[in-house]
Amino acid sequence: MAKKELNLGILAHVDAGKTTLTERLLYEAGAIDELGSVDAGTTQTDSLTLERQRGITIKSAVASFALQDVHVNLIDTPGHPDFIAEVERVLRVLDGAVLVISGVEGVQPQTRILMRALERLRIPTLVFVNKIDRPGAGDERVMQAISERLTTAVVPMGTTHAIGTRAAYFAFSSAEDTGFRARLAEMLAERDEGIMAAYVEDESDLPYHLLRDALAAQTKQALVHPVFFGSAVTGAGLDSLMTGIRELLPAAAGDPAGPVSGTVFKIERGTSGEKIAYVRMFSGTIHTRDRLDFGRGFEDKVTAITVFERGLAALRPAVSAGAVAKLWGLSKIQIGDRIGETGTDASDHHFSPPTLESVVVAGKPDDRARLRVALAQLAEQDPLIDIRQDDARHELSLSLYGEVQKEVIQATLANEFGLEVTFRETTPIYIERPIGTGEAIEILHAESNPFLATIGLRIDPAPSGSGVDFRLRVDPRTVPLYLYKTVGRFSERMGEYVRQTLREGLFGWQVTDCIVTMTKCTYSVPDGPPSKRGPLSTAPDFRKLTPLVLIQALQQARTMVCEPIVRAGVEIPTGAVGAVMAALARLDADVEPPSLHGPLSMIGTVLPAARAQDLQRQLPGLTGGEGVLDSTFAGYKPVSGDQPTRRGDDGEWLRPGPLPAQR
Ligand SMILES: Nc1nc2c(ncn2[C@@H]2O[C@H](COP(=O)(O)OP(=O)(O)OP(=O)(O)O)[C@@H](O)[C@H]2O)c(=O)[nH]1
Ligand SMILES: [Mg+2]
Repeated sequence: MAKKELNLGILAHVDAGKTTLTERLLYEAGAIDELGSVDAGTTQTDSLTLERQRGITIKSAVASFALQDVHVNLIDTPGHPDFIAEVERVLRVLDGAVLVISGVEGVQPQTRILMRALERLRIPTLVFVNKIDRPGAGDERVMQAISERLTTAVVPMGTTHAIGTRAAYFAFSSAEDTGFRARLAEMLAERDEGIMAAYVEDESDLPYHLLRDALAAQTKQALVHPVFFGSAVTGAGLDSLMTGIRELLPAAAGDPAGPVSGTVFKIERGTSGEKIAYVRMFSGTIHTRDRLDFGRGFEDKVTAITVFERGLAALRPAVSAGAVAKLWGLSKIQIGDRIGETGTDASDHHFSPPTLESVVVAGKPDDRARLRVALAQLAEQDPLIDIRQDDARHELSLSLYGEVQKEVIQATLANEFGLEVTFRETTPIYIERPIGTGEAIEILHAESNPFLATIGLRIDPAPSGSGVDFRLRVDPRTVPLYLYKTVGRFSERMGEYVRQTLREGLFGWQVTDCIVTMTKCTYSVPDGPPSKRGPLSTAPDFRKLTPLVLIQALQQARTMVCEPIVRAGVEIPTGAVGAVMAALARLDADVEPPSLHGPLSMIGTVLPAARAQDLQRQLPGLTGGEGVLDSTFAGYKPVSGDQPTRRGDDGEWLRPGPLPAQR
């Protein structure tokens, strides 16, 4: 039987039960004989020592199992927002997803963020409401929260019984269940005219197989989301979920004979330090000993390929469209690299960028060089880690999502590299936005211009969250095609030079939310028109002239420094409201009136990201350890007063590429 491949992501808010569910799926599908547990530190996918010690997932991990004719590569992801970068890359390689929601906690902040990303990318998604065995679990309450806060295009696929007890189970609704059929028909008719017509004519006469087919079709198009209930711990509801995964999610498409195209979504180091790249193939076939081009101007040879099978790595001579494999031998490859043509834009980001940074200090001064190498290695595995080296101060600073990530980096440096480090105070990563429009030009052969090119650039402010948009508005005949081959390629390269320049604006921070337009271009060649006559222009002329012109334009536009802010919900015992409100006032937070739910109160607040960290630290003291803070990135706002300047703004980035745009 020809095997279909399904690359399936498991996503959820922290602690919803992703890793436990992954383990349970592997067990039920017969891929493992013994069921491990997160609490005992024995699961397949939480395999790092740190993960086992802390009981949380830090890195995404792949495991596989078979569901009849479908070979599933399951990718367990971390739920903690500090590790969102791991989820970011995984999203690009998925054919489908299971969004896990705790039946006790219900829809949580990260659940909403993930659902929005899944919807934006149109990834077919099933919802699994987990932990129905736990006291306090709800079904209707959770369904209501899902429709109110996630999406209305949902339908429960069955009913729960004895919910909140160890004996809780889930029963698939049958074709005879008229209520279920009516709910299905109603939801599906909204997007299917055939069903609509039949439904209007005679609701009770709609054959069930039509509904099932329409449900599968609409789920595969990510239009609707069937909801399953169960428990990863007791195994309740797992058979229904597995049927759903097999029948309702689409298998990977792609032509094994087509042009090679794949995406690297994870990098790992083997036992002897060798680099291992996890690739998802979209098209074509890669063989051992193939030389691969991943768009950085050189090729690397694949020395070995393994695929995932029954939880084990199996050596293979080749890997084809649809599959996920580990590739050995690609020493220069980085996370996020594309092999061949993929059509997706690697600069697309779906989550907010890190908002904090901190200087990392080696315990022993002699370790500084080793620390630099170790951090560069971590950055190569973690797409959103950025390291900056400040040469004047001999300091390394690291972008961060939060305290947990900081602790994990510290522990990783100690365990894997034998490096003791401390962090200085965590400070915000500000951004700069242009205030007005600025325009500048450097003309070929003019005295002020040290390079052989004319470049005219204009910078305009753009809406918040739009990132950097580059537009080429020049006469195509003035583009040096002998250097860049096509106008498109020239535009791409110029866009890169522009983004590189904008990493450090007038105050040293990333400039974003702007449109940069190239308005003028000239090159010179020995034999004259349409360009100027003179020595031959080279690509470095364009690359080096871009920052000179752009910074002039930026100076004219001027910039304002903006700081990252978060929206936070603080859940505390009602008795602590006074103390927490006073603390929030000291932190200069915008506070909504507290809402009381019996012994617990909820305070909504918007405050600078750095202050949210302070609040997190104070909360246990203020609430007798009972307070819970959930915060989500809420954009940037102009700082009031002095414009903070980045320390040592002649710093050197140890990783190419600008920070992502905020969403
Ligand atoms: N009672 C009960 N507990 C569960 C269930 N699923 C998971 N748990 C428990 O919930 C805790 C978190 O489970 P994990 O599987 O680590 O959750 P996760 O979503 O992978 O967490 P992160 O990867 O850190 O985001 C553990 O203590 C599990 O034993 C369930 O169905 N019922
Ligand atoms: Mg986990």
